[in-house]
Amino acid sequence: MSSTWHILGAGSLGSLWACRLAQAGKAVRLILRDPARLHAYEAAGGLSLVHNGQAQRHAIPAETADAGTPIHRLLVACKAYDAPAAVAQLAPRLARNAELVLLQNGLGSQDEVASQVPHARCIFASSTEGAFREADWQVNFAGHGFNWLGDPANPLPPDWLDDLTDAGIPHQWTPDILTRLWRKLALNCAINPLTVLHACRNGGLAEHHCEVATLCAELAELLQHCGQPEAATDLQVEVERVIQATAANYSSMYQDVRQGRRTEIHYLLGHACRVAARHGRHLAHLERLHRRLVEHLNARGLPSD
Ligand code: NAD
Ligand code: KPL
Repeated sequence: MSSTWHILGAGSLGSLWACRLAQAGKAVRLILRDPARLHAYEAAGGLSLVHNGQAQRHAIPAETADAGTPIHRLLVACKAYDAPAAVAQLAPRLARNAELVLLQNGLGSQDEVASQVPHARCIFASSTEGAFREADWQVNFAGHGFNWLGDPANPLPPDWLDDLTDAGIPHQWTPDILTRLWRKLALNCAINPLTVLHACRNGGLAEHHCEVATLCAELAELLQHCGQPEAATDLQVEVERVIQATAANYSSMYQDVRQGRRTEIHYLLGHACRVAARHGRHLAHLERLHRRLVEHLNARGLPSD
């Protein structure tokens, strides 16, 4: 089986993974959106990874989705709302027993992707690494964070985890990946929408302690009812800790809204509200938060799905 890492989406996280794998001598190919993007990438001469103020360029080969070669291993690094359609385009190229690694934050998109490619193995990831783009084809990496990987349908690890070790990508295989993803989703639901609505840094939420506590109680109730009691443990304590530890930062959702970019609300707060409804739970504060956020996004001309 080919050991090439195909990387779908050369944005922040996709570029970060691509550069580290290439630096470790692994075979990597980028899959770009269209011929115009491919042309622009080739003109730039590769991807640059900036770490500790030092930039290093990697001339990683790239192609578009309609290149003919089969794909055995695919890292899906698009936003949650783009991932299902992007993967559907590649479905005809997926080899039998192909493996996909899904880097999307939140929940819901993983199942949407898996339904596009029923014969492939879908490995879910939860990443706390932070990367951002200052310019096209250039990614900045702060150098900390972690990646949890797991497959809810199969506890056996894949045989390529050594590639990640060689590339210095911090990771651990876990059979409880859904618990990790739910826990992160709950943290994101308790913090990110409020930073948008109160227009504040994460630390500003210290002034909205009661609102945060009420949301944490409802999120914990939801986690208990949807079979994720472990993800509910001491949720509020952790939310308060994250608020303090990241007090000076703007949340990712705040930054998206500020820059007029579409948010992943549908796979975060939207997912929490949909699952609550499915379980017949009426979670008044979460639902109200969702409505307020949707109104806020719509008022700015941003999609709310
Ligand atoms: P991004 O917007 O920087 O990158 C996504 C890339 O996918 C873009 O370059 C876009 O053009 C590309 N893309 C979309 N559709 C495509 C298609 N059909 N074909 C080819 N390319 C396509 O996003 P990101 O910040 O890297 O985030 C990716 C996912 O990782 C998100 O779910 C995000 O929440 C999660 N995440 C990001 C970070 C981070 O620090 N950036 C950290 C943790 C988790
Ligand atoms: O993950 C985050 C984000 O900004 O998306 C934090 C703020 C740390 C938790 O919600």
